[in-house]
This record gives sequence, structure tokens and C-alpha cells, in this order.
Amino acid sequence: ARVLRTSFIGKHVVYKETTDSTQNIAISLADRSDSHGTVVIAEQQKSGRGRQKRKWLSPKGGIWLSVVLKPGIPTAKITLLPFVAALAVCDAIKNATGLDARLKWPNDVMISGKKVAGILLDISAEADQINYAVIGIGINANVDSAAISARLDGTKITSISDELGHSTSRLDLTRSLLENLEHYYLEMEQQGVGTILQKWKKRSDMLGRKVAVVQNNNKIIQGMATDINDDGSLLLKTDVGDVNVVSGDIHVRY
Ligand code: BT5
Repeated sequence: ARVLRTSFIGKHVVYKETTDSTQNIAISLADRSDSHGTVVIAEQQKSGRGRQKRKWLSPKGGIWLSVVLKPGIPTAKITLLPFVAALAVCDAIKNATGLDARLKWPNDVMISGKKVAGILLDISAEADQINYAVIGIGINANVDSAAISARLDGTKITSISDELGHSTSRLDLTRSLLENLEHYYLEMEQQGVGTILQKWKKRSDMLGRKVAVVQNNNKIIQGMATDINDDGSLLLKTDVGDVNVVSGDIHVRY
């Protein structure tokens, strides 16, 4: 197998057959001085997490991993890290499988309108100093999406094997993912968020469409998704004017 062409992401890999959550292991390693780029990967997770304490089902056959990063960027810019990760996942799926993966704000990766991968960010920061960021990535690679779906609340989901009609190489996909992640991460550190957001927008079919943003309190804001702002918030044009939606506890329907 070809070696991993990265300079820091994946130089240290922790592999588990089964764990509660790779995110928890990565957080427990993050304070070490040499943890930058450490990858924690598991065959299955017993308590995989989504955002806002939602569950992430993680049976065998998927790609469930977390990456420790110590970004040299201002704390305010850390909200862009999930966009970097989503971009890396999207390109890895395209490169490794040929499938037409698309991005949905704030950090979902979709194939034909169904969620194939999700991103989670945990950070530790003081004032304007980031101690560490742990980015969690879950990809439904070779899993039965109908079986996962049956245990969920109606979210439309898919997997790479279901889309292809056969299984895919998780090794190739993971390698491509980690290489892309390092590439886009360095691009963000060196060139700022502008080019990352441009690329993100190119891979999204959401801008220019009418969307409904469902908030935590079940309030719904409808409008036209017109842009992603530099802080990663979504610009909505509504009947009562422009609204900036931050990626808190909300989800978006087209
Ligand atoms: C996410 O949350 O999409 C972030 C998922 C991050 C998972 C990775 S796996 C490695 C690392 N370790 C962890 O413990 N987590 C990370 P969110 O946008 O909140 O979406 C959560 C929602 O997605 C749930 O409420 C379900 O409706 C749905 N869901 C759960 N499992 C799914 C799956 N396998 N595929 C697609 N959707 C799923």
C-alpha cells in the first residue's frame, strides 16, 4: 500500500477495535506537547457523538476518526476548521470513489441529498489562545444505511457502499482524507479563510436556494441562502431582511 504523504497529520496513529468515542481518546491525548496531528481511529464506536449531544451511530465498516490539531490561528477563526474538514472529506470521496459528494451548511457531506458524513469540533481555548482543537470525522463508508436510518429520527442518510453498489477501500479513502485535511489546513493557516470558503461554496448546491432553518426552540426561519460569511455563518435573505445564522443548534432543510 502507498504511504501516507503528510508531514504531521497521521504521523502518530492510535487504533482501536472498539471504543466509546474516538473524540474522547483524542481529547485525553491533546494536552501532550507532541499531539499535533495525532489521529485516533476505531472500527466501531459505542457512544459516537454528533453536535449538541446528538448520537452518531458508528457500526463496523465506517470510518470513525478524530484528529488533534494545535492551530496557529486566532480563536475567533476556529469556527472555520469544520469547513476545512468537510472540504477534505468531500474531495476524498470524489477522488477515491468518483461519487458526486456535496457540502451542506454548516458541516454535512451529502450524496444525492442524503447525509454520508458528519464533522464535529471540540476545542479548548483561553482568551485568544487555542490550546487544542479536536476534529471528529464520521464517514458512512461500507455500512448498511437502511439499518442506521431505521434507528434514527428520519434524517435521510446514505453510505458509500450503498451508492456504489459495492464496498470501497477504506484505506484509500482514509489516506486521501488525511492528505486533503493537511493540505487544506495548511492553506487556511497560510492564506486565511477566503480560499477555503470559496472552495467550500463551489462544492455546495445550497446557495441560491430557499431553505428553512430550524432552530433549537423549533422556530423556523425561511429565506434564500445567499452566502457564507467569513466567520462561517450563513447569510439568509428573508422577508424581513438579512439574517446571519450561526451554526449552533439548528438544522437546515432545502
Ligand atoms: C455530526 O453531528 O454530523 C457530527 C458527527 C461526527 C462523528 C464523528 S465519528 C468520529 C468522532 N467521534 C465521535 O464520537 N464523533 C466523531 P450532527 O450534525 O449533530 O448530526 C447528528 C445527527 O446525524 C443525529 O442526530 C442523527 O440524526 C444523524 N446520524 C447519526 N448517526 C448517523 C450516521 N452514521 N450517518 C448519518 N447520519 C447520522
